[in-house]
Amino acid sequence: MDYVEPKIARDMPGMRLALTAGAPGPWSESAKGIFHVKKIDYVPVLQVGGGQNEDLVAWTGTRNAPVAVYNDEPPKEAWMDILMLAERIAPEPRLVPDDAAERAMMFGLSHEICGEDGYAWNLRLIMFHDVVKAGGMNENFKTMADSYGYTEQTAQAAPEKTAKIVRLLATQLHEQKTRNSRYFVGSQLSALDIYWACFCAMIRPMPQEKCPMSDQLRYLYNNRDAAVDAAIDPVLIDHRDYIYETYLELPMDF
Ligand SMILES: N[C@@H](CCC(=O)N[C@@H](CS)C(=O)NCC(=O)O)C(=O)O
Repeated sequence: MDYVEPKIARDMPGMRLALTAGAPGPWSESAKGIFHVKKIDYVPVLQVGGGQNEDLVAWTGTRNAPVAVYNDEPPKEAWMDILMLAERIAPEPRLVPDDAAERAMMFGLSHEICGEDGYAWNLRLIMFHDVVKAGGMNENFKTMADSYGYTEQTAQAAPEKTAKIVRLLATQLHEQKTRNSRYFVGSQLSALDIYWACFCAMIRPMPQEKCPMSDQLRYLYNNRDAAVDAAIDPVLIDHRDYIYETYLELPMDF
């Protein structure tokens, strides 16, 4: 991926998308996936994981990624705002269901995956805890641990919270199978399928040829917690593969 520096990108027109470089950050990957499915062209902008990212902050007010900036509109950094922006500028294919009950289910489950104190938030606490135990806390990790609510207590509660959400997602996919649907809600692709495909990397990254990453990063992403492991159902991994192979870009490029 050829990243443009924020200082340069801020004066460009169109869609600019700040992304964490060098890691399959799931919020960043899912924003890329949504833009890919909707064929929204964008300029990828460099965000350094855990870095101060002064120029990005000066431009967008946000230090982390993703941040989407469309022309001279206010920057969007929350996963739901990025999705709604994409839905507005490229309505087809729609990734937010038209049916109200499906839409409520889609946003509810997406929040469990992407939202504060959800699946990925808690997996990240487990990861920080492992880094602390291994004596690997450096400045960038500390910036992130401080940004995302890490304490000994939150880390201890994290595996059970994560496992409950993983089980909920697997149950939903099994129920959809009984309705002959390949998707999390209704009978069509929604943003939720993309979120899951991308966020699944935090327990089971795609194999190296599809998701090239360093051994250290792969170790950190691959789940090592027994309670979470026990909740992982093959239906979740199959769904990840189906969505990547049918709709997203492989090999991943970050
Ligand atoms: N703003 C996003 C979440 C963004 C987020 O958590 N980004 C993390 C992904 S791991 C990040 O940028 N980490 C690297 C950093 O903090 O520098 C949302 O809640 O929708």
